[in-house]
Amino acid sequence: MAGKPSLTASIVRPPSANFASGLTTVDLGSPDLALTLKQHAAYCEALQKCGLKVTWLPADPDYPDSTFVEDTAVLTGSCAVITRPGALSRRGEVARIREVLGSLFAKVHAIHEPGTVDGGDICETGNHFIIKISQRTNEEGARQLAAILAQYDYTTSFVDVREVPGLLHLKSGVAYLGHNRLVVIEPLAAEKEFAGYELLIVPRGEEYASNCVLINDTVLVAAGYPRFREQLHQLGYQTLTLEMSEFQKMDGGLSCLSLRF
Ligand code: CIR
Repeated sequence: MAGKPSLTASIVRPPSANFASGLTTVDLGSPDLALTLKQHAAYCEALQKCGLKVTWLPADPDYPDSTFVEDTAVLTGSCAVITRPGALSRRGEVARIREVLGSLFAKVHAIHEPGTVDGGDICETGNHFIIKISQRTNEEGARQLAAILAQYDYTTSFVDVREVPGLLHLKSGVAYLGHNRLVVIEPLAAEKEFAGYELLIVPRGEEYASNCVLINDTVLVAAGYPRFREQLHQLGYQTLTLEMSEFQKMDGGLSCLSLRF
């Protein structure tokens, strides 16, 4: 089933040896490094299977959360926007990303102080971008991003769902699957900004699976969520299932582990 226009490339950064000292809000135990690296390698293989060229940046122990590269940039068909991560401990992650994207994108913009934006709070739905105001993405950052995107005729809408518990980023509970179809966790289903989409509501107890990623004809889904995967199959999507246990312990999901363009 065809979705968005085809993606061809991705950027990843393997976890560093001190990955376990990154930020987390969940109490699922400490990640096992060997298993984390194995899961990351399988993830990169999956990107390649979906037709993406993978660029590996070196692991960076100065930033234990830097494997979650999605938060450092917002990529569009017309430009790249370097974010300014909301967590102080992650702010320096963007320097290396800026260098790399500078050679790949003709137009590179940036979010400036006092704005903050985490890429995980941005969900692209074709020519529209949903931006979540969160603990990480403030209103000023959201406004700056919207103004940059408007220069390229992209539209934006803001959602503030800070009252929904356990939702670090927008994409911790929302994913776009093409065809105007939005995956959402149940507490977000009544959100008015989502009213124009066909909603695919994730079964209760499988909320983590909402962080899935459409890459060309395939949806990457986290292992262990069979009812959600079945919903995708019923709709005609083919899926690739990946073990994510170690990243989940650090609040990370499938989308966070790469920048795709
Ligand atoms: C953090 O708290 O920033 C990381 N431990 C997890 C970031 C996950 N990124 C994402 O959802 N886009």
